[in-house]
Amino acid sequence: MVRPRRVALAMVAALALAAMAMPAPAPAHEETTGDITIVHPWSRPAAQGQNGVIYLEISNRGAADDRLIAVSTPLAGRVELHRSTMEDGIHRMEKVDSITVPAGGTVALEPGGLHVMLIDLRFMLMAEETIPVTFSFEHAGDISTGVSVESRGGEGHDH
Ligand SMILES: [Cu+2]
Repeated sequence: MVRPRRVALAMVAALALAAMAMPAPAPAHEETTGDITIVHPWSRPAAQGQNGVIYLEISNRGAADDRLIAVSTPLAGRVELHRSTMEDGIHRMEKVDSITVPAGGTVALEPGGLHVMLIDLRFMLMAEETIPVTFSFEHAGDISTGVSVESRGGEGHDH
């Protein structure tokens, strides 16, 4: 015979254990201006003088395409938009002038693909910090938000 109360308690205990075993992820956040929403921009820890990276998702609920044309932060000497590719087993990276966000669509900047490159960091980026960044769109204009620095496993950023 099933005893629902005991099952429920066991589930609560299992969930509590699972929560303790996992590092707490940074809370996802969004920032919207006009038709453009930036979803959970994040970066990785990096040393002063080195390059850093920003990943995020951008969605466009408008009826026209928009383009990410520039990114700026006081923390980097220069910021570029990049695309990583794999050709013949070799990681390559190229600079792109802009990143199109299609009407009604979403574009993901993620490890192994499109990313924002922070060149010549003026400060060290430490896990759990939030850094100020402005994303400039052709139509929506500027969106300023905090980018969370996170230590994540998985593919690193190769240059
Ligand atoms: Cu890059």
